[in-house]
Amino acid sequence: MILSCRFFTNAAFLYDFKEQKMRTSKYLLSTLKENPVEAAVVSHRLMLRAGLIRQIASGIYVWLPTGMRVLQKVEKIIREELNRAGAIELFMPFVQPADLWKESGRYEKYGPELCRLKDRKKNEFVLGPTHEEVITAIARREIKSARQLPINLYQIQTKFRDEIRPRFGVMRGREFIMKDAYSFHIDHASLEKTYKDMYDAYSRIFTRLGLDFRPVEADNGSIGGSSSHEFQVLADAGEDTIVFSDKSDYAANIEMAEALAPAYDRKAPAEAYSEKETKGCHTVDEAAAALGLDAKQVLKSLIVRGEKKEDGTYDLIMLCLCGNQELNEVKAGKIAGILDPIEFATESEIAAFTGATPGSLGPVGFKGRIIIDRTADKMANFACGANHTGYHFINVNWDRDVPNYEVADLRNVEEGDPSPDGQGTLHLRKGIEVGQVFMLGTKYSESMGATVLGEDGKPINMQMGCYGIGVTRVIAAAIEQHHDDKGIIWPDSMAPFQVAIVAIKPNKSQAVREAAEKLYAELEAKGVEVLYDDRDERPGVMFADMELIGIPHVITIGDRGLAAGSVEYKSRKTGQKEEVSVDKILDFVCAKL
Ligand code: 9G3
Repeated sequence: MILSCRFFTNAAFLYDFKEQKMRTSKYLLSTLKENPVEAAVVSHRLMLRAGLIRQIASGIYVWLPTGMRVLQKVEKIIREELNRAGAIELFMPFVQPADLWKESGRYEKYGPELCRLKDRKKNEFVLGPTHEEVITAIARREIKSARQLPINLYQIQTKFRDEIRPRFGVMRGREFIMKDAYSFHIDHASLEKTYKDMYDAYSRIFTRLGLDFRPVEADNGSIGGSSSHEFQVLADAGEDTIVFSDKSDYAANIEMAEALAPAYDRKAPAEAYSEKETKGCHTVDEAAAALGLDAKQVLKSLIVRGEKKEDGTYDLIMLCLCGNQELNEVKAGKIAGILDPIEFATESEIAAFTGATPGSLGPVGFKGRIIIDRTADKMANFACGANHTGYHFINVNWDRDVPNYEVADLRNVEEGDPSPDGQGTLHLRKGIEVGQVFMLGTKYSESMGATVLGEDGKPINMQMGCYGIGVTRVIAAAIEQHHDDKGIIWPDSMAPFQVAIVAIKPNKSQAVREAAEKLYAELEAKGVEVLYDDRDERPGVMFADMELIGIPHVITIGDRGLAAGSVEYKSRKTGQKEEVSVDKILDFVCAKL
């Protein structure tokens, strides 16, 4: 069995404040001079160069001592705010019995991303990607009376999700640390209260961590329940696209953001449609070029699979968008009758059903269900595939040429679209999802029989909420937002050390050595987290390392300065440097903490 030692490390840290100081000659600094070629984003590059992490396998990392200190600071802030919100910490197993996942029905639902294994007796287990099943199995045993509700239980635990393409270092790893909380309630109103408490606690956590974040409405996926919000850190390296209004607090993941129907009316049909040869055109842009039209005047027609019917077969459904707009697969998957998550029909299925190749598809004469986007619905006299390979129709019009179709919100919103709340226009930004709060409803309490007795003595399935924070991902996100060309610039609340002392050639100058040791001892006596760089290295190398690691306050002690009775202070954030007299530096730097 894989025993996770997270718990013991944390417990040790919580009572180990005395070890605040460190001497580089007795530490594992592990900084790198060169940029690692495999790092594609700045946080991955800097986490490797600053000696925070080392990859041990694809998507699996060791947290080196400097990284561990940052992890523990993040966890400390999370614990403080979760405890303040009334959540209670527990600790669940990383390795989970597959039976619980069979009970919840998720064992078959998830593909290879759910890592399955067998023990020596051939019993089936999974490496925990999340813990709804485990916590519900505990709740159904330990919570029997409504008087025990509401209750909110959390852990900080290693997760494993076998991502097909782990990348960007710990930002999208396979093994990562998550704070995951689960709340149980007698009714929806109680769930809403805890949801709001956790939403507020998350805002406090990310504010204390010094992150520029936005809570956004999110797709609650296949999870039941009614709502979900993601906490997104704004960063160009983010994989999510979030949209927000410039005139209101509307904000949503692009998967969820509603694309309103254009205000203008559809133009009247001009002449009858006719066929044009567009040999070799496979995309909207190629067809538009061949026809001398703008992509906006060409319809984009895609074919997806319908839900499986009793006889195991499924229909093919055509989705139509304005040629220069993109299908939102999450919205499409939510339309009744369409397989969710959506699957595009294969070329052979398309050929069998329409006789044409994907580049020549269109709604005219299509014998299946046709669903068109709200903006496509306003198109007139447009071009579309003729369902005849190498040919398109021009001057096509809805109703006249395509009598049966449905209109739905199928597309991604775009920069400048009107905000769905009617206030202002939408702007798009990339975001890194660092937290998510969900209303689960009774999805797990029903499937796993977690009930309490109500006043009337009848069993009630508990309402549940769940709340996650990507602890390791938060650190990468912080670096994406706080760095310069020299390295990391930690928010003070996350810095691995508060103060660095750089002694210039201590082996050659007793004055330097004595002054450095004295300041080191005084800072440590005040409980300051100090890294004393006593390596016999060239000053340039020492400075570069301290800036790379991003220690907020750096004090340099050298012969020249001491001769004038002073040391040099430098702020990592502002770059501000100043000479401070030796007898004032202690108070000077403590005043900045
Ligand atoms: C799996 C695998 C990957 C998964 C899940 C299950 C994501 C899965 C959603 C959640 C919802 C919340 C509690 C903390 C906050 C997020 N990826 N999700 O359920 F089997 Cl392989 O994890 N869980």
